[in-house]
Parts: sequence; C-alpha cells; structure tokens
Amino acid sequence: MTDDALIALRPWEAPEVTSWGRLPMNAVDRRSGALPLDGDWCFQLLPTPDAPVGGAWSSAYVPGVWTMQGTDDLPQYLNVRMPFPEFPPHSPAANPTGVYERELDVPAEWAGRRIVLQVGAAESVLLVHVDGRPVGVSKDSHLAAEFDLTGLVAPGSPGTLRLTVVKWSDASHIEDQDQWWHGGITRSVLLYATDPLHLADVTVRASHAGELQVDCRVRDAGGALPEGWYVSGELDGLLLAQDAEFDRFNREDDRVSDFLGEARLADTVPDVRTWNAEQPELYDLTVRLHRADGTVADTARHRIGFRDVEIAGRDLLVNGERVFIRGVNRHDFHPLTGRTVSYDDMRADLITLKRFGFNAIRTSHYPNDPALYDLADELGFYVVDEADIESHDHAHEIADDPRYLNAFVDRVSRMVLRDKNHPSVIVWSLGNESDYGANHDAAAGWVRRHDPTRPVQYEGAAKLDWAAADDASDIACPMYAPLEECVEHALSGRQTRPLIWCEYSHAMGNSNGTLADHWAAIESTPGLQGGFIWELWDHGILQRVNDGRPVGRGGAGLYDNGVAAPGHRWAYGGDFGEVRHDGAFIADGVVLPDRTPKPVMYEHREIAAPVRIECFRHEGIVLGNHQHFRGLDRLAAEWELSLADGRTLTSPAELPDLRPGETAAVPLPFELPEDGGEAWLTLRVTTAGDEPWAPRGTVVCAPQVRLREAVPHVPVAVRNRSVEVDDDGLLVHPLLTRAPTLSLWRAPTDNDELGGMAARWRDWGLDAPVRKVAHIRQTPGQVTVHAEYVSEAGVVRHVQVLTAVEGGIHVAESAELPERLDDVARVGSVFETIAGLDLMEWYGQGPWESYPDRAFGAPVGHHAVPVDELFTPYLRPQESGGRHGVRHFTLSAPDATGLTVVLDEPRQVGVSRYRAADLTSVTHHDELVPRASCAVHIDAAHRGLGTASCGPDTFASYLVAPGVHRWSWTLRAL
Ligand code: IPT
Repeated sequence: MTDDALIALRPWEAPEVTSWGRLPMNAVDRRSGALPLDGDWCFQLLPTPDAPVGGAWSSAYVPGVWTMQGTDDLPQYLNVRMPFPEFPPHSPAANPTGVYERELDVPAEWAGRRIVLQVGAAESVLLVHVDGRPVGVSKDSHLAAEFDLTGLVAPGSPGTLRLTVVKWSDASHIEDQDQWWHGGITRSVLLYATDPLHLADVTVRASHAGELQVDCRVRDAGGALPEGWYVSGELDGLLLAQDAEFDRFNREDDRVSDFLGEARLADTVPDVRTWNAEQPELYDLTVRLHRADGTVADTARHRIGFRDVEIAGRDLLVNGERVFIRGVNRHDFHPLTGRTVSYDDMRADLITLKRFGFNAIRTSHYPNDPALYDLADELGFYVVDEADIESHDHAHEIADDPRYLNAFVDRVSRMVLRDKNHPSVIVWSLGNESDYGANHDAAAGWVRRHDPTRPVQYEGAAKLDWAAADDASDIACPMYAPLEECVEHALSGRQTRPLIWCEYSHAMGNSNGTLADHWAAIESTPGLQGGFIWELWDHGILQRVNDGRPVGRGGAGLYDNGVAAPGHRWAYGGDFGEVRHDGAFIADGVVLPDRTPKPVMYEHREIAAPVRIECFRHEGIVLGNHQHFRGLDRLAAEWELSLADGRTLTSPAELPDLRPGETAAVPLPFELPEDGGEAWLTLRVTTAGDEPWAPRGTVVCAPQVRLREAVPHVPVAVRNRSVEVDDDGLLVHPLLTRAPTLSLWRAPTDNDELGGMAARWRDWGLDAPVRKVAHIRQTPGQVTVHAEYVSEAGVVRHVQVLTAVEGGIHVAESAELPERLDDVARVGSVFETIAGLDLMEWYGQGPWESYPDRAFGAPVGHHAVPVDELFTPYLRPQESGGRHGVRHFTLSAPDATGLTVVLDEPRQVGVSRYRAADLTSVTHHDELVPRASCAVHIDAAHRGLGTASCGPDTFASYLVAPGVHRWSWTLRAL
C-alpha cells in the first residue's frame, strides 16, 4: 500500500467500514507504564481529506479539538439537524481534516516487545500512518482505537507518527448528538509495550454473595501458545484458585492438549464487602500471566466490586434492593477545551454530583473516558453506559440500514468489552434518539449473549409501548414523559418492566419546576424508580467578546462563580457565527459552565435527603433513614430552631441507630418558647468524617418541620399622618425611586419562551400594559387608587389602598384578571428603591433561589445575602433570583439605613439589580448593566417554572388563575 492508500479508500464515506487494522477492544487497562504522547503536536488543517499535506505546520495540543485552538474552523452548535445537507452515508466535500504529526521515540528496552498505539478518541474518522506507511483506520469518536506498531517502529530509533482526523463522515450521521460539533483528538494518546504473549482480555464476574469468576484470554502476537504458561490471580493480596472444572474441560477437548489461551480463576470471598453507590467497597484484583518458569510476562490490575444487578418484575434491583435512581445525564464538556476533560475535571464533576445527592449517571450519549468509570466505581455511582449512536436527523433511515449494521454492533460491543468489569456500570444503553430498527436488535442480541449480568436499555425501543415484550429494552426509559402518564402506567396493572426516565426535568435556564412533585410520586408509586435529569452542564464555551474566538486552554481564572470575566462571555449556539444553530438550547444543565451549581442542585440535595423528618408527634420527632444500604453512622447533625422574631437556637443532635428504611422517634430538642411567633425546626445533617467526596462537616441535607404557625400581622393605622401620592396616584416615598405598580410579567425564562407562553404574554401586551388611573380617593391617613391596566387581552382592574400605619405604610392591593388572562407569569407589585441598599435579609425560604414549583426543602429561616448575589447568572438573561415563602425582608445599606417589608403571608419575592425589561433586552449576561437601585417584586401569585423548553410544563396547580388576587404588605423605613 502506498502512503495515501488509506485516503484513496475514502473510509469516511463507507459506513460498512468501522475500522481497519484496529486491535480488538478489551478490558485490560494499559495506562500505567505507558509512554504518554500528549502535548504539542505538529498540526495542519486541510480543507478536505484528500488535499495535499503542505510544508507549513503549526502546532496543536493533544488531547484537544482544533475548533478551540485558533483555527478558522470554529465550534458549531446544533441539536437535531445535521450541519450539512448530505444524506447518510455522505459527507460534504468541504471537510476539515486535521493532520497531527510527531516524532516517536520508542524506548530501546522495548526491543522484542509488542508495541501498541492507543488513541483515546478522535472525531470522527482516524487514519494512522507511521513513517508514511498506513497502519489503520478507526471510527467511533468516543472510544479508544489501538494499533499494533510492532515492526513499524524501531525501539531506539525515532519514527514519525501521523494521525489524520477527518471531521465529517458517514459516522457523523450516527454521532448527531445534541452538543457542539468539533474536530480533533479529544482523549489522550499513548504507546505501550507488552510481551508478545500477553493478557488480551480479562472478564470479571463478582456477585454480592462473594462469588468471583475471572476469565482470562491470552493471545500471542505470533499465533503460538507455548507449553507451561499459566495465569494466576490475587484479590487484595490473597491468591485465587484456578477453576479446575474449566481447566479439565479445556484439556479434555481433543483439539488442544495444553494451554488454550484461556484460563478461569474462581473463588468465593467469605464475608464479602459488597459494592453499592452508597458504600462503594472495592477490592484489588491482580491477574498475572506467567511463563513456564513462573516469571511474570504480563499483569492486569482491576479494582472490582461485588454486586448484582437484576430486574425482578418491574423493579431494578442492586444487590436485591430496589434502589432509587437519582441520576443526571453527563456529556463530556469543558468551557475551555470544548470536549476534553481531564481526570481532575471528571473527579470534580462527580464530587459535585455526590454532594448534591445524585447517585447515578447516564453517559449521554457515548462512552466516557475510562477514568470516569474508575471514579464512579470509587466514589459510588450507578452508571448507564451509553453507546455512541445517535442518528437523530436521519433516525428512520439509519436504524434499518444494513450499511450501518456493523457500526451499531461495533459501537455497542466495544463499549461492553471495555467497561464490563466496572461495578458502577449497571445498565448498557444502545444509544440515543435513533428510532428503532434491526440494527438495534442486532446490538442488543450481542450484548445479551456476551453479558447476561446486566440489563439493556434503549429509549427508542420501548417508546411506543412501555409494556411491550421482546424488544431491545429491558427497562422502559422514556424521555420527558409527563409524570401523570408514568403514574398511570405504573398503576394500570400493565407494567412489565421498571420505568426509569432516561431524561426528565430539562434544566435549561431557570427551570426544573415540579422536580419535588416528581420525587413524591416516584417514592410513593411502585414501578417508578427515578430517572436522569437532563443534564449536568450548561455547555457555554468561554469566548472573547472582541474577536469572537474561543479562549481555549489558557483561560483558567477568567471566570468566577458562574460569571465570565469582563470582555468574555459564555458562548452558545450562533455565537461563533454559525448560520445553522440551535441557540441557547445547549445551556440546559444543572451547573453553569464553570460547574457553579444552579439553585436546583440545592433543591435536589434536599429531595435526595438520606435522613428525613417523617413527622412531628407529641412524643417527639420521627426520623427516617432513606438510604438503601447504610446506617446513619457516617452522618452528624445539629438541631436548629428558627423563630419568626429573629431568634435562632441550636443544639447538637444525636442521630438514632437506624437501618435503611427504619424510623425512630427522638425527643424534641428544645422547649418551644411561649412567644416568638412562627417556629421551624431544622435538622442540619453533615458528614461526620472526611468522605472521598466531601470533607467532614459538609452539609448533606437539612430537613425541616414547622412547630408553630405564624401569628397574623396586624398593622396599626395612624390617622394623623398622611400618605402622599402624585397626580397619577403613585406613592411618593423617600426610599422609593419608582412607586409600586402592578406587574403581570416576568422576563421570560427559556421554558416560557420555548413553551410558547412568552409569545402569548407578548401578544397580550403584558410586558407593557398601559396604566390608567380611574379614581383616587383620599381620607385622613389613607389613599385608595383605582387603576386600569389595559392590554390586548383586556383590562385588569387594580386597587391599591395605601394606609399610614405605625412606622410606615400599609399597602393592600387587589387585581382582577379577566378570564382571558388564564395563564400569566405573575400578579404582584413592583417598585424600585433608592441606590445603595446592598444587603437583603429575610425570614422565609432560602438561602438559595426558589420558585413556587421549585421550593422544596429550602429551609425557612433567617437568611442574609448581598443583593448582587441573589441573582443567578443564567446564560441567556431571564427571570432570576426569586425567593419563595418570604414572610418579611429588609434591604439595607452598610450604614444600616434602608427599608423593611412585612408581608401578609409567605410570598414570592424578587429583588434584583435588573428590571424585567433589562433582562429581556439582551441575549447574554455580559451585556447586563446592573442598576444602583433594587427592583423589587412582591407577588400575590407567581407562575411555576415547569420544564416546557423540552418536556412538560408546570402543573395546573402552579398556574396563575384569572379572577381576583389580593395581597398586602407594610413598608417601613429602618
Ligand atoms: C433529548 C436528547 O436525547 C438530548 O440529547 C437533548 O437534546 C434533550 O432532548 C434536550 O436538551 S431528545 C428530545 C427530542 C426529546
């Protein structure tokens, strides 16, 4: 073959060709002892794969995508639509192709050894040459490709390795995931050496009863298997027994008289420490291949866990327990590299998830870096491992297309071959959004035969009928199916298999409404077992505003707390000049682009609370252990009593000794003071010692119970003080720069926009209704203002009764919404304060942001947050920073001047540096200019957030109904 023979074969246009010259996938980890090839490589970007390689080289960092490294080929964001019009299996003529070159210095001591190149991942087609000679081809952008370089590179004398990466190919059509399109080498490249006779694969089965079976496959690069070689195994230092039965069977086989290249070790571990996500016990397994003289030719190390997964009826069981799946979908993403994630990044992702109560990950939508599974084993996560198949735009054409059959089976089987020994992997997923066809059944058949120890799932297979039998999904794993449909199915008597959403609660912008309602139903409905929130990350790429370029690897420190440094922003679809793009739909995670948790994370932590207050009875507080496997021994706790009058009392708490599922009553830790008003008791639960994912003292949850109801606040009117209003009936007050008026509008959230609500609100003109004063009536100490807010949808009558009361002004309001306004964002008051009020203190739910349908578990108490920090910097500016259940609040300047507002009942309050109009007038956070004043909203009613950007809207109970709304509040100067 000539040096451009691989190019001449045009493998990027041949879906049947999944690889050429590539070694079989296996589960033997070769990372330690390998020669890393990461770093700066010589690089040039060609316009097409067959363009001649020129003499001008620049450099590119490996692993990394060139789309983030200064080339003119920039990231492009598209969800479903392909970035080019060609039908599968075709790709466009203009096809950026990266040529990476570097010297290979193979150590002299590797002479006589088998030398293997491993390319961690390249998208989308990889062509390998050494010294101009073709070595191999690989597809599948999210799994490693290995090539045997023995004989092609001479230990001790340098050679040239060229990796050519073609961006668009037949494979792009099955890698049409909802994420940025890039090109390049995204995972580490390395070189390793083995004995020619080596451990080719190791398959571990370790049950929760302690039974261990280790199957080893030995291969000789030369084909011959010499006599006397054998395999040994050690588990945590103890020698494992050979499986005599297996040996005898092989030896009696008349085809071979001695070592067949297969060996089985089998043993039973007494008193085994089982693996589960709560207590991820791991054992060190070492497998050695010995020469006839006993010396070691090869070693494979695994950290294994003893656990079982099975489906029993409609329950997915781990070690016999019906575990709840508190999952999230995780893409490989980083704001500086685009796609490449370091070990530290992966660890930080998982630690964040662990701290916020997640126990499961779906590797949406492709196999992750091997290190992620090591971390999941170690930190404790259940993993749904997903194959790199999504043909979204051409789903129907491809699912049954025999030209893609190889690719489907190849991608699924290679994932299974690589990841089969990880206890964390509990389910294999055949991919995402690719319709359902024979290619899926072929892949499912392969998995079921090869690994009968784990279920298989594929959303598309179970989509049309969750109860259908005999398809490629052992689990009904819908995406965004409405809760009521799922509950109905579970109660119907028709359910045949577990129901676990593969995607639900779309986290785009200010979202995840009704998450707690979902969990209330999941925990109380047999047959529902949880799901995976869509998704972990907001994929905002750090971009310089002046030249529109991605910042790239050097950008660490250019962001803080979810906000990009001045002159930078988080780019979403369209920001790199893409003509076809899907906008901010890429910003739909529970963490901001720098991994700052969005408020929903705190809510999730409470939803997942391992310890709960079940109820408050006269004999005390009933606590429950909601874990599946552990006691409460690794947790510490403290009681906190929060009284409306401002007092907070604390006392250490003794957690009872409870097994999973048990409850016990503990005495009330405080004598409830006679006075003090509303009273809430919180159990602040923290880690008792250092955990791999959290230092000692990290908050785990803070369940709460109300011990005493509020005493209604009755302001006392004073007649000798007047209330001043202007000619329009607007309150004149020294602390306010804008008088309280009626607000029916919020800066639309992504859910409001994509769910179509915002369009209706705009059509109705709710963003700018015309206020007309109908009538002003003044009596001593009181002014009553009747106004009409006129919009396309009719007239909203608004009455404001302003009364002078002790220390301030009492504002009693009502608004009457016509029937047509059957779904508005809010009904409430809006006003603005003087400048300089920087601190908000309140008694109510907090401290994190909350909304009516995302207010679970934010404890009622006394909270204080600087006004600037109330706001969540959602990528596309929108309604943000609200607090639910506020009873009273204060806005103050450092010199203690300011105002306080006491509400008639717990209400939604929003305090922000931005007016709703400020938020709607820009597209990115960096364009916002904070005002010196505070824009304050007090809502009689505020619409829930829902998840309508992709999935169900909020429930009817969280909508703002037409008719009369009444609310009142008292404003006082400090
Ligand atoms: C679903 C996709 O699987 C996921 O990749 C992402 O696009 C998500 O939606 C929305 O952000 S598919 C959708 C058509 C339900």
